[in-house]
Amino acid sequence: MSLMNNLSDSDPIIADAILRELKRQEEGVELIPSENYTTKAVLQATGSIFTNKYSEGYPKKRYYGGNEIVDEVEILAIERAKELFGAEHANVQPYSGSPANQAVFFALLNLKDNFLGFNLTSGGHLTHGSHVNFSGKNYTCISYDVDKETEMIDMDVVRKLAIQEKPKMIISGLTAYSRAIDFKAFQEIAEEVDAYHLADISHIAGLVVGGAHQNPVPYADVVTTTTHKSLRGPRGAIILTKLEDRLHDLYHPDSKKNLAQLIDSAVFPGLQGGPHDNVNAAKAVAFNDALKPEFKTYAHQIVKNAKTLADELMSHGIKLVTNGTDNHLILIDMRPHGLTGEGKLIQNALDEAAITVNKNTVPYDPASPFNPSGIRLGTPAITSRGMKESEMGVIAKGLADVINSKGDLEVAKKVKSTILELTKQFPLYPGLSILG
Ligand code: DSN
Repeated sequence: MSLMNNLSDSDPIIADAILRELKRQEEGVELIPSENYTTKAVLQATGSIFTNKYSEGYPKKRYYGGNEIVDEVEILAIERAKELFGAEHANVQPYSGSPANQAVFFALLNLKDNFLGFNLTSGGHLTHGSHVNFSGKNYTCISYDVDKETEMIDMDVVRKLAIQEKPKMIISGLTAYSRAIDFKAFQEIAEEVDAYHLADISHIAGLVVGGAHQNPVPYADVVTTTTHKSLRGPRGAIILTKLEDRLHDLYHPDSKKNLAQLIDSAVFPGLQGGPHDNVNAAKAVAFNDALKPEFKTYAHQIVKNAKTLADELMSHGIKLVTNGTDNHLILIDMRPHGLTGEGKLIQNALDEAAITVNKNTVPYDPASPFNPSGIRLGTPAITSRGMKESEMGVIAKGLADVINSKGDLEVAKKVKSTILELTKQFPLYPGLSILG
């Protein structure tokens, strides 16, 4: 068998799975807020021959030969990331968001040290201190929640908790919170209590660089982000830092490293081996795209679409957590619809309607995370596909019909025909040759 065989010849089963997945992505409306359709250019770089190379170390300080061109690519990715976010330092090697956050813990905290994190059930991430995750198992997490009435973060409560608990690090950031985050206020609290501030902007990075959300980089000590969500790059992550370790004398008096060096050595050799050079090339491509003026339009359109979708849903009587959104994300609370603990049922019914969402806990959900009472939606993918405010009505009606029918599959079938009509008008990857 020739090394150069196409996928369809060498593995027709996987080739067929890719074609069927492409059809699913083309036909459906993708509303999972952490998903997106990346560009053809990003797909090409991710699938490129850079996957063949090993390059432990950092540019100009590698452990293997043959890295002249890899160095050029990684330096370009670093410089573009710095320009895009206005950062003093960028590490582009983290394999994904969880390893990026893990590297920050490894660099700044000792085992069992305490930190403040946003509770998963209020809209934080697993790596912000969940008891089943490394962050909750190896370190002492004190969680903050949203307010029971407003369902929003109350910065006075965060400040009081920080003063009381004296954490070594405070994490800001979200995976299921539909409101703007005041990173400047988090930084002020962190400085008041001598804590590091880690801002995890994985969900909103595209909005941040497009000017549709406050940028934490001027404030936070460390910022992590995945590159594949609203930022629309390949699966991966980066870490942005200040150079200076503001708390050096307090927490690292014996270290000669600045903050950027602490983070770099936590990523490699602390946690990772060779970077994924194909993915880093694709990150550079995505950052280049995000530096273009069109990206700002896209970022603002994501928010306009989310606000319109939220309004349309509420006009059909659907209850939203916080009654709206400031970002790309909407969380439906199905408890008032008699659907407590029925997130899975509605997610499955929406799958039948070719609308992809994920079940999610809502704040103070009495039901379990596996059968929660919420549905999480987001608009990055449909915005990348070219949909605007005028398309949100059809999508909202489809969602509302399925929810109001309590997941009736006959209703879902009818909704599917309107969704297929809609998606036909927004072709995905026209002309892409995915099998070589
Ligand atoms: N899985 C991502 C999300 O859906 O928000 C976070 O890691």
